[in-house]
Amino acid sequence: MLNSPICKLLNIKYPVLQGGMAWISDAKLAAAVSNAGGLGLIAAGAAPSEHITEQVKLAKALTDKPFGVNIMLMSPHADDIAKVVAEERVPVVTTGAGNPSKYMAEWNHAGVKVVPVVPSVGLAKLAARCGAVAIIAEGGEAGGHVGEITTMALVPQVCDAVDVPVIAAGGIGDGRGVAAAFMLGASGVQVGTRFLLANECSIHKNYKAKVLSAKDIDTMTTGKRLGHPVRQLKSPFARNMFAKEYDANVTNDELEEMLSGSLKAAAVDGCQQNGSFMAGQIAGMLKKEQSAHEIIEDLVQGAEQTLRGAAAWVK
Ligand code: TUI
Repeated sequence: MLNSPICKLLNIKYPVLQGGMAWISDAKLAAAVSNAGGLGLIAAGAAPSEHITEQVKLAKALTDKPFGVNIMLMSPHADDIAKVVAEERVPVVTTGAGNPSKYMAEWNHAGVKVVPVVPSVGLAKLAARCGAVAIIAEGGEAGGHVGEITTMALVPQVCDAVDVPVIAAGGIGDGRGVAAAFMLGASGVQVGTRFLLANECSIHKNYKAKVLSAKDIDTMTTGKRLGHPVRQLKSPFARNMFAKEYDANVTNDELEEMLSGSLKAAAVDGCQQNGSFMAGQIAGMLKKEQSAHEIIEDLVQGAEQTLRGAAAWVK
């Protein structure tokens, strides 16, 4: 059975975390992943804290297993949500899109385990110094807000730089990816894009159809000019955004205006014209919808098979 220090640390059966995807990762998906032996995450995105309180209570009703909340630190509600997770004693918090250090003392005091998502060695070291129990090193193959460095290059460098366990993210879609992450020194994985096709994931059917028909080269990054590049599936919205970014007559405010509401337009309305269908580069390998349980079992069994077979390379 695939097991690592992450399992004991986070009190889970398998070292598999579900990505906190804004407008997508809700209590229903998180509870399904936690019930299947992984760690499910509720993504706060840009939602107000009242919504997160509701979702946390719902997750507690749907599972007796540990789960987490992902806080997108660029959210105007991040301060309030930071308080909610401490008050609700949410077992695990992951953070993204910023530096979580100002919240770490409060969370550590409340017994909340903090696992920041980072795109670089510098931020990994900072987070570990501030009391992170583990670090998620996310490569640029991931969907959503991404850094520059690939998972292959980032994970071993983060492993060398910190003393806490490292969880690999970005570009991991099946058991081979999980096994590769372990070979790079990680002791767990975070998987986002594959859970878009979980039966318990409530995104619009157009979103699922776009993921199912995606090829390897069907993602692109937009938003570099704004300082927060986002990987998403190619679409009229993504191409339009990209063209406007390189148009000197378009202001940053106009770009931000285009962005606002684009995730909701994809996840809730399935709108090709205005929707940002965030997904990672492994979208091209996803061919079917499955339950969260089946996805977790496939990731874990695939990794076990690959890791067992790996010994055959050494003569
Ligand atoms: O956060 C993510 N992925 C996300 S957040 C998101 S919502 C969004 N929508 C539009 C624009 C921007 C965000 C969609 N996907 N992944 C984790 C991640 N964190 N990737 C990169 C980072 C990151 C970047 C800079 C973490 C820290 C950081 O620090 C900068 C600083 O403030 O020091």
